[in-house]
Amino acid sequence: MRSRTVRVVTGVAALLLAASSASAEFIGIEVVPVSHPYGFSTWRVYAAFDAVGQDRMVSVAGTPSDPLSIEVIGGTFYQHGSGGDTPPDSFLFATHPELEYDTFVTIGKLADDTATILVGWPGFDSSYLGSTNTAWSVTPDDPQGEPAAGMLVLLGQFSTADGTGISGAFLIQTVSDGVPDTRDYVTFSTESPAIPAVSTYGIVILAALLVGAGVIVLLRRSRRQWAKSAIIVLVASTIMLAGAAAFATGQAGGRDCPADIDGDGDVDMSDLLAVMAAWGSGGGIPEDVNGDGMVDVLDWLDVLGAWGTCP
Ligand SMILES: [Ca+2]
Ligand SMILES: [Ca+2]
Ligand SMILES: [Ca+2]
Repeated sequence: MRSRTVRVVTGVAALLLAASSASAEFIGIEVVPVSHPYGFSTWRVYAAFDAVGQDRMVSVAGTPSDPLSIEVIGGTFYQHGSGGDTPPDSFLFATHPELEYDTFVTIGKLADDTATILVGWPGFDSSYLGSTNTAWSVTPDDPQGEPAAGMLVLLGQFSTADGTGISGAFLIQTVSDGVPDTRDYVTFSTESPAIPAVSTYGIVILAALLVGAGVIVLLRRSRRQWAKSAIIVLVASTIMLAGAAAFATGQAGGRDCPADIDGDGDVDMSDLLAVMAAWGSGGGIPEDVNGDGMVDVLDWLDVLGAWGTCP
């Protein structure tokens, strides 16, 4: 798994800033305003890629370290009464033309989405969609995940009758440049420049800097305080190291192919459904793929990331 933080600033003019430009991979989020005559505002949020056949969308997720949040700036979501949280049925457009601009999430479809799976789904609040334990996904063999026109994959459509824009942040899991299970945390906004996403490592470094600054201040005050500040530094360092060790252990995984939950030699829909069925359970079962003591979105992403035949 590769992990990067991509910072994307979007504007009303559908400006796209690519975070990186390696040969073929997920390069950023593009937000496109949509014109229609129905008296509310609509934006489509896309993942942008750069090469056919090498790249595809798998999941949009919120995890404890990379939370999902999508919100209306200064207002509420427009939700059509005949729509849902995934794209509408196109046969209703003739009688409900404004339904085409409903608010929903998807992987790759404006209507008639038959493949996007919601897991741990919190539902839309009036002005907010957020969670640290959810995802919407397609399996890595589903055509809906393939970049379409303009090398884009639609991730959602968001409308508002009373707000001025949308902003958000989430984890994106892709096959990028042929590399499965590539994960990027992205932020976007239709208005002011996006606040850069702060990674876990960034928080640790910031904490270390703050502790260091505290030590300097104390040293300047008196020598007696020095011992106390040394203890603070020691305790803080120990906690950080223990956290890092626990994280590394959790990532390691003991079995050859832990995502093959049913042990039939490949990672496929049956393994994915097993995670869904055991959602919220504790550890000690095969569905806790990463062995962190909880069946949650991280296990879901690990199954999607290991899709295919076991090595
Ligand atoms: Ca809706
Ligand atoms: Ca299996
Ligand atoms: Ca787990």
